[in-house]
Amino acid sequence: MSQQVEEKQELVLADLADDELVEQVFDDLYDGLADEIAAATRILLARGWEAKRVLDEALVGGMNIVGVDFRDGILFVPEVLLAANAMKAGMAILKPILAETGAEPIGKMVIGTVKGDIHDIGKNLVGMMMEGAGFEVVDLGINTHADAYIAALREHKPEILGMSALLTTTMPYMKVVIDTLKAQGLRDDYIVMVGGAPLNEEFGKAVGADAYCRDAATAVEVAKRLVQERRAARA
Ligand code: B1M
Repeated sequence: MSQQVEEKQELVLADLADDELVEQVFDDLYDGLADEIAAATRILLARGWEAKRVLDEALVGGMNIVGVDFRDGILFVPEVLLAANAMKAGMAILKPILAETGAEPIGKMVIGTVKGDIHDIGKNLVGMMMEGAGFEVVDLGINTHADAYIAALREHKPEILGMSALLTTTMPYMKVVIDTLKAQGLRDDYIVMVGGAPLNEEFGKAVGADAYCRDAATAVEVAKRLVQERRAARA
């Protein structure tokens, strides 16, 4: 986008009162407008909003609406990927400020698509929605071997391990990872969440996961709840 167009657009957004601008962020996130989200993020910061407030009230608020409509079949994958991309544009501006001010992420997740599987759209969506909800996400990518998951868990010390599989031939590998965690005495150190189109609740239980998540919005809800429960139990 040219400087001129950006200035014109920021000028219009800048004319809005705070509450109107937040409503506009909700609409622009919904429509996947990354440049507008970046512009609105900058405006709110320039008005003295704390980065955490911009994140919670504007960006996460907007992504919650997207998440609900995705879950309810009103929005579909392309729209959600665009929304997530727009969210990322705002997050990119906030991230360094949040790091400076030391705002704690609400939790951390290591996620990857399992060995033998290269599908990553759903996993990426989960990662983006989790980031949108305030989690720190370490994405191991596709075709992830048990050893790579475990090395990442040891390095990043997250609360959550997330695994994705889209093939009936690769989903059993989740059990291999969980069994490897058990064998190394690490299973109880992590919340294990699994997802992917061919999985279901029963499969999640059978492989020994803590939760099966049918979609990205569910993953966020479940992650928040399980992290809270775990912290409460350990307090
Ligand atoms: Co493939 N593919 N594919 N594919 N592909 C499927 C999965 C398939 C169902 C298509 C079909 O035949 N109808 C079929 C699997 C059949 C089966 O196993 N029963 C299949 C096949 C067979 C294959 C190949 C073997 C084809 C071939 O080469 N002969 C091959 C496999 C390669 C491999 O992995 N080794 C293959 C390849 C590919 C592409 C590369 C072309 C491409 C992937 C591109 C990419 O991911 N970058 C692709 C695609 C796009 C699909 C379909 C069409 C769409 C998958 C998708 O992205 N869905 C798919 C058919 C379908 O599902 N309709 C298909 C959208 C995505 C948002 O949903 O991933 O389910 P999903 O994620 C959701 C939830 O499941 C959940 O949240 C997400 C968001 O709401 N979730 C999690 C997912 N992971 C989670 C992790 C969590 C929590 C929730 O952790 C906490």
